Amino acid sequence: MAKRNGRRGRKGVSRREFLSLAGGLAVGAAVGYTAFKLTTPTPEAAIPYQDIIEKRGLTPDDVEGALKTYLPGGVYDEFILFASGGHSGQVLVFGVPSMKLYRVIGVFTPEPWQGYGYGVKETMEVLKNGSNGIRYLTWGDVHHPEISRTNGEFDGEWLFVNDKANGRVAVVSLKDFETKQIVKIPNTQSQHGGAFCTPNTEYVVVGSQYPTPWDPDKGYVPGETYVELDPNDPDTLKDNFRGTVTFLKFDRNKGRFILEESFQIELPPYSQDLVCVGWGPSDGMCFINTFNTEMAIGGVLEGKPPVEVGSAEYDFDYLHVILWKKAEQLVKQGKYKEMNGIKVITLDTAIKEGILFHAPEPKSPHGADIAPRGDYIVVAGKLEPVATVYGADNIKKAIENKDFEGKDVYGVPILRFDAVKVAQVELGLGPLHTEFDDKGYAYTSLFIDNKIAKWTLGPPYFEGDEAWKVVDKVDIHYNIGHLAAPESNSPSPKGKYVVALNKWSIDRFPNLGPLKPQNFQVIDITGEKMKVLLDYPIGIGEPHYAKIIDINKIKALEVYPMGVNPITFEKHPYAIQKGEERIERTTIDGRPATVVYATVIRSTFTPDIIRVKQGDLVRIHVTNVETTPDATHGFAICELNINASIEPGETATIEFEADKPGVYAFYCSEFCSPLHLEMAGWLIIEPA
Ligand code: K7E
Ligand code: CUA
Repeated sequence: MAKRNGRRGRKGVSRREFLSLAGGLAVGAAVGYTAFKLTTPTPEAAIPYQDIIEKRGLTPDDVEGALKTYLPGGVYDEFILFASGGHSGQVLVFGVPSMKLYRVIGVFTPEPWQGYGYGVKETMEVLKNGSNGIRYLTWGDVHHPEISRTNGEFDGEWLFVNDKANGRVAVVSLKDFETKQIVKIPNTQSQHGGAFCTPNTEYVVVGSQYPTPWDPDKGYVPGETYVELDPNDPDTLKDNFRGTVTFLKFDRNKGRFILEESFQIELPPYSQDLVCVGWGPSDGMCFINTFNTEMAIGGVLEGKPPVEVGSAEYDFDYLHVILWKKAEQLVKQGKYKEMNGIKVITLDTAIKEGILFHAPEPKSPHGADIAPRGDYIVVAGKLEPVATVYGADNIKKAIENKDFEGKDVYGVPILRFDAVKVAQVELGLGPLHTEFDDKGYAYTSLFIDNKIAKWTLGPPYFEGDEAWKVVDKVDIHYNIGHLAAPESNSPSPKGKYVVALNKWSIDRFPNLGPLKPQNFQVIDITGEKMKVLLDYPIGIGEPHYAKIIDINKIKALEVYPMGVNPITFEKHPYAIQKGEERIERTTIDGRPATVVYATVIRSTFTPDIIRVKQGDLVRIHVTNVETTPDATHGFAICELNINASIEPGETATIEFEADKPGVYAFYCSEFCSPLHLEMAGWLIIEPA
């Protein structure tokens, strides 16, 4: 177990007791339930373990799961898991193995506990600037979290997540676990294939999903681009739509994407799926699965087969192989077209300059994952019972030798399958995603079989007969999608656990209505047999994927530097110290306004009476002058849909229109002190 912090309760088990307990457990587990005995460790302790176990009807497996995942207060988890919140638009932060939920991070959806999007100007601007120009967006569909990297390794500084529904990406700082920026990706409608970082986070790579309506001169502009789509004429999809992959330049010091230094590559209008970016032998390459290379449009009412049928016609789809470092050079040479604020390498240029290739892959694949040494790319085709493994060196050689088996309809060269494929491993039904441990094993989720398959990678991980073999399978509860292993998809996976992200939880938990939670299961992978230790239902979103990082890499702040604006991490221009509080009547952009400079400290708002005039623009700059960790204060104004959460050291600006006269109480919404209820004041809006 990781480091210990804080005081243990007096009922805690001593190390000696714990060891004797675990010893009794191992014996019990080996000989089955009837002989299952836990020795009472010391006479003084006299804890009736056996009684508890029998009364609760626990099996040896249950007890093992409990002992391996239970985490007393003050003891820290070994790993932190960032799970996407799916269409909740948020990110969920758990400990592993305990599965304690530590944070919910508001990202694409306003989140009042954090004062995210409820009257706090700084956070509302993050949401507004990250909208798409035609709507103020208040939700996103988060699928794939990614952690910033140094030399390919997760460094614990920044978190990136995609929004599938609106083609966006967000930046979260792991200094305070709050969202700093949302970017709408130009020329892209939906976006599933990311986020994934290049080895030193030079770029965050994201790929479109469903084909985007496309004007060859103007790209795609939401609310503007109109093209023909006709199920009777398949060419309308082929000609009028495109996919994209975008390399978003990331400024690590500022924590911001820079669109002007980013670039994009136009892709065929297949449905692009997951992106991964290589290191080691695959450095400079990026891989993207596709499905529906048939370019089926659907048209059920028009008598056409639905997309799910039309897109299953071919036996193979294409894994895009993109030479991104070469693409970066093309941009430097000016071989791009500027469209909607981003440099676009057109499909024709990509083909002509040799930065885009296809490798055939079994139809309708889902995951594309890179083995720890960067040498193998594993693709699972959910309709085929195999994982297909490509060799990075094989791909490079095939590109060099122009070892092609043809071209797609756009002229993109197709690498010869047998030249780039190094293995196909038969795993079971519905393989989706693959993760890796530190010992050369791969773990693939089997959606239809409801299992995880553990298998060996080939040389140099395993040699000869031992290579490419399934060695174990474990039953998971139901319909596993992604799975996550600590620091998998990086050069140094940490092993120990795999977390299964199960889609359905039917029958597993009490019936609390038709909308069932998804279910996480923590699986111990340290032994020869994988073992399910713990179930954890997720009642606040649908996690699609998760990234797990060593907790020691997280270096979060305890309190903010005094007077900081957390969005920029710079000194807030309107931060004040105690004693400087004041109310100023002024004009902003030529209109009447009231500006308040306020402080909060247990248990006082200063000022506590704020008088403004109807019609004013009101800005209240609040500084939490506390330096004590956890001394957060809220600033909620009744009836006005306003709630701020102001952490120690933070300065935030509450902004609203004083459009209706009235007298409104404001109060601290965070229980902060014995006189928390008394921490209140009045907002008086005098009638005009
Ligand atoms: Cu649900 Cu990666 Cu979007 Cu797979 S994703 S299961
Ligand atoms: Cu401050 Cu409650």
